[in-house]
Amino acid sequence: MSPLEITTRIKALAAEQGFCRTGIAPVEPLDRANYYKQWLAAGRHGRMHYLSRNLGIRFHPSRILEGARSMVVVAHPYRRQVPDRRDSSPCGRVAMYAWGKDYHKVVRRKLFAVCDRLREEIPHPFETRVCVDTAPIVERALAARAGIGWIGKNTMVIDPQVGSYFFVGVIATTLELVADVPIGDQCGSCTRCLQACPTGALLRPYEMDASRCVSYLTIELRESIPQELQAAMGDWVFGCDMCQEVCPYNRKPQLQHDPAYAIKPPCPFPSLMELCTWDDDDYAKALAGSALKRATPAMLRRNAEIARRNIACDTR
Ligand code: B12
Ligand code: SF4
Ligand code: SF4
Repeated sequence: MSPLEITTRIKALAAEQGFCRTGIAPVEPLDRANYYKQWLAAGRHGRMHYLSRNLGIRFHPSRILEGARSMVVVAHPYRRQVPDRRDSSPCGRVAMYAWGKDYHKVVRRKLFAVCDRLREEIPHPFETRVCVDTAPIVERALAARAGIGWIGKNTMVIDPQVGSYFFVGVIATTLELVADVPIGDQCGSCTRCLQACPTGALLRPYEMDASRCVSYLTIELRESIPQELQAAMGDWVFGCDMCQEVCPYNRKPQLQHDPAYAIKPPCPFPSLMELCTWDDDDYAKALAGSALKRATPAMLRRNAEIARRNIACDTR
């Protein structure tokens, strides 16, 4: 099979697994390594120290897998209809990406299935490495290079047809494939995301101070949340979607979503009373298999307490 035939086949196999877009990036070093280093030096990563590790690999896709010649980048859509709030008791809000099963497992499983099918069809030996979040690569930069979408002013990769509610997954491979062409920025003069960000985490177009992002505060930060940011968190208890909700590219009709992302209660609007009073065993039972388990019970209780105070202030 020629590189073009293999590329076409990989894209077809990925589509069968439910990926809405597949692009190929070459293994050349990615741009903006200096930007990333300055971002770290300014402390924008907060306590996410893992982002400053393996800098020699992050912008060099070829170092992810010995002999790598191509990077297959996929987009897995998760957008769904926002259901009505279940009752009038005070509820928190969970970001859409966490309503169903943990995407790391879902996307990895699908990428392994693509690799297995390829091995059945391609007679000569080749290597693959599947990466979803865990490998030290800047997935958004890679997705942009693979033509999946452009990096918007809210720092999300945006596909002009699908919007930004999708996960990114990567297969590094020793196969030679035909690279795609990046697509241009289509944000234009819009600044809705910057205006909508409740904590001012979007400092300027394309630049985030992650240490102010509600997603970081609720999911990554294990210590107490800075007092001055608490009121701006509103009712978010796990992640935040404000800068995506307002994006005009996310207004297109709903996509078919994977059953794995079917809503698992207590998402998307968990009772704050329950979150505040559950003990660790209650959490373990209620959140089995849920993406919410990425935060500890103590973090969820902390987030729920803040949301409860914020809602009480709103209704006063
Ligand atoms: C750390 C992290 C976070 C941090 C920091 C986010 C951030 N913007 O950096 C926090 C916890 C805040 C976070 C939040 C979210 N995250 Co997150 N996160 C990551 C992770 C693990 C690393 C990102 C990273 O390296 N950040 C450092 C900054 C400097 O790099 P970057 O923004 O990714 O990319 C910059 C450079 O590449 C550079 N650049 C490179 N080339 C080019 C070209 C141009 C033209 C421009 C302008 C810039 C540019 O600019 C980019 C933008 O600043 C990635 C997975 C991965 N391994 O990459 C997921 C990832 C980025 N997150 C993801 C998701 C889904 C989310 C949330 C939506 C979850 C939620 N609802 O709460 C939010 C979105 C918030 C937002 N507006 O970004 C998805 C994004 C998918 C997409 N469509 O873009 C990823 C790719 C995970 C995945 N595998 O799907 N996340
Ligand atoms: S996820 Fe929320 S807090 Fe983070 S940048 Fe977007 S709007 Fe701001
Ligand atoms: S809201 Fe507007 S500026 Fe922000 S990412 Fe979407 S199109 Fe770009």
